[in-house]
Amino acid sequence: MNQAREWLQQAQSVVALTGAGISAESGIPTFRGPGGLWRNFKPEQLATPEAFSADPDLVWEWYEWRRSLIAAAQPNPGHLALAAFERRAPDLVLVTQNVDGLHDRAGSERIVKLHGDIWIDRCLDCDAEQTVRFDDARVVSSHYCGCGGLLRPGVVWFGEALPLDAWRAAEQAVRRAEVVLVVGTSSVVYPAAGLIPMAKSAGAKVIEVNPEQTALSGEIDCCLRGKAGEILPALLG
Ligand code: BJW
Repeated sequence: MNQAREWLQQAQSVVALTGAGISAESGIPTFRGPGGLWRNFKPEQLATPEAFSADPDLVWEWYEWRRSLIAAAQPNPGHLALAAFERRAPDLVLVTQNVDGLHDRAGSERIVKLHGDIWIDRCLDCDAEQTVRFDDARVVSSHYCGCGGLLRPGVVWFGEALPLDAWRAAEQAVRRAEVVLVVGTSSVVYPAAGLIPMAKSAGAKVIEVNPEQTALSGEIDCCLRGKAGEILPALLG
């Protein structure tokens, strides 16, 4: 912990790469951990364009369930510690795979969202986007656009490209970062997980905060085993 604190204190540029684990202590289930199944479906069976075209009602039901969980959740000390660190260290870029918006609600501002935003609906026909207010989540909105087209959640599913501007911003931030803090991700989903070897080859120190070993723990300079909501306040405070 002391070594990692020192790296962070001395760094001019830091990237935090977050995944579902940072929201676990807010009560949002991770994808691959306990509670990752919904009605016996794995996320890989639902988070695909094929699943949506086969049964849009089923996929929408999953997203509405998740929206209602997120709407009732609050940012936890892990989200808050990153937001406070950003206020003190303006050269922090927060790259998140999460779509839940809890980093925004914690007060982080420089957020790069790799996998989109669960609070946005996008029309399959005219591409128009609309934001769903999280306090309206219980009001089951229509899943049709004004143009008559079917709406889908504004997130990135398996087999879909990440938003190009977000991916470029993440790559650029990682290439110039002196320290990359990887929090609450299993590091199995690409291209996001590829940011870790990219950081290593650009010379950054990489710190992992996770109660479990992950797919890329072998590439990490410092593994802090524990919950983000406990470790981040101690590490960044
Ligand atoms: C805690 C904790 C606590 C618990 N504190 N920690 C290279 C190799 C192999 C495959 C591929 C590859 N490149 C691409 C692929 C294919 C695919 C992929 O990666 N597949 C692998 C799974 C095999 N990738 C894609 O398809 C991507 N697209 C793509 O590559 O496009 C190419 C293309 C180019 C041009 C044109 C067209 C296409 C897209 C990936 C999209 C991922 N989408 C999802 C759903 C988002 C929407 C939604 O939320 O519904 O993103 S899937 C899901 O996984 C979600 C997450 O962001 C993502 C990562 O999961 P994450 O965050 O790591 O969560 P978990 O659950 O896995 O891990 C939680 C961790 O937290 C665990 O480690 C716990 O221990 C820990 N933890 N409590 C700290 N308190």
